[in-house]
Amino acid sequence: MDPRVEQFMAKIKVKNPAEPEFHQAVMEVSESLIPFIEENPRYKFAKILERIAEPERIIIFRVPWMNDKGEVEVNRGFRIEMNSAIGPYKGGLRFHPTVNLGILKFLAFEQVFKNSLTTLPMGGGKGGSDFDPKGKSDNEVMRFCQSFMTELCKHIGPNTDVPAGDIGVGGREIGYMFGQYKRIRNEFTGVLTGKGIEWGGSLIRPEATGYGNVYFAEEMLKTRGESLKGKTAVVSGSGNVAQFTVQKLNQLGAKVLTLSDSAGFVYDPAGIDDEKLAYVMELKNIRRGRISEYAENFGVEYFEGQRPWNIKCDAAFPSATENEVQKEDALALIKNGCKLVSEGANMPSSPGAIEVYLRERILYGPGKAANAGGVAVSGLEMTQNSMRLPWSREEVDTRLHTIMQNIHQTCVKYGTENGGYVNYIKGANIGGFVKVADAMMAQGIV
Ligand code: NDP
Ligand code: 2IT
Repeated sequence: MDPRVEQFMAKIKVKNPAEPEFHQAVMEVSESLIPFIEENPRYKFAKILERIAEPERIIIFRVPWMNDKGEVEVNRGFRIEMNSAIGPYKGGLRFHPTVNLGILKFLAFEQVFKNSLTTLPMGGGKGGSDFDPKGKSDNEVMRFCQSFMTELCKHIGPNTDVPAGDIGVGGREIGYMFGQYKRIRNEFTGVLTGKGIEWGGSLIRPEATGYGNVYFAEEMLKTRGESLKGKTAVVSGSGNVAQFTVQKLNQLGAKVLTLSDSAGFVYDPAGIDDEKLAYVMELKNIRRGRISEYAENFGVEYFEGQRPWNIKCDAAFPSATENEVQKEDALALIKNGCKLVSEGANMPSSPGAIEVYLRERILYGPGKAANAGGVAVSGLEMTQNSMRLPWSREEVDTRLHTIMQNIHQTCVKYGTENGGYVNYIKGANIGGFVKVADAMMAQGIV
């Protein structure tokens, strides 16, 4: 390892103990940035990298609520306000039992670079709770969301910090939180994105992360004179991002072979077509059931406790969670002929997996570039809220498509190596960094 990276990371680890995901995210970025900063010493003198890795503010709070049995439950709420150099803090809320400070700090850190890549004026933030929505009634979810927002509403606002969804937070949760914010603050305002279409939401926001990821993959393939048409794809997860990844892949003529959840994956060699996808959407978004039911319903194989990376494919779209692709999974993908990995999830590939992709020179779109379409359309939702004027589906989709093409261009600009291979991870890290760093320099030592 570069000794300068090693030195920097030693300090990060001392200052942020027991936060392995945060260390992983900072390390991956500093491997690209430290050599770049050496060539641009003004950033070094201003300690931009040290400042960017230190959250501007962290809010941690108690979230008490009552379950349907009349028992009191206590969860922990967080909001990491990471960086506001180029706009209000912006980023999702995650409700999942694994949520802790380190995971949210990694997500907030990634968000700073991602939001900068979109070209829209958004800083970086992330939040959430260790609340587990699985198995909870709508009323329990509502009471939890109301309690969570009763504290969070003191710290956010349309020009301060604008949360949205992430794992475990979709339209239902955003609705309950928006209602509580409005009630306490007596303001109808664009304080959350991912809102319902009748009350300030943007068309295409639900689709945006998945669609954006597929647009990004198509751009990567174009650099090799190829397209998604006729290609086979494996997708992990079966939530918001996975569902709309499948929809766009189908529209572009690819065949999707798998979907998963935390219990296992289904393999459908005939392809998950639009009709089967409609079943998945009803299963996951309304009945809130398990993906194993897909296998029973359509008579295909279900692999309990496994991830789909051993299935032969041309392209892989990890869309569930962090570190879901390990080195041996990456090796299996490559062995089976996979030529593209485009990340719908945040940091789904372990450092060992990334090493394999880069060594094998495959097309590798890292999450902060490939999944930026979600937050980009959140930014467009903020614009529409400010104008008090909604755009059509076509208008938003066209803007999303253009933003993904521009992000791809930025990665090519900063990531093309001698010999022509595009290292998208380097491109995304440097491309996302420059605007934030220049804004921080201009604003003084704050
Ligand atoms: P959802 O809650 O809608 O879906 C999450 C999916 O991933 C579910 O199928 C879930 O299975 C699975 N999953 C979650 N945690 C784990 C785990 N620890 N192990 C295995 N499977 C898991 O979330 P999203 O689709 O919104 O988010 C998916 C990923 O995309 C996350 O990494 C998120 O940060 C990222 N992302 C989301 C954006 C958005 O706009 N929503 C934007 C950019 C990135 P189960 O139901 O069994 O838990
Ligand atoms: O990781 C992400 O980019 C998101 N969960 C979406 C954030 C947002 O503000 O729309």
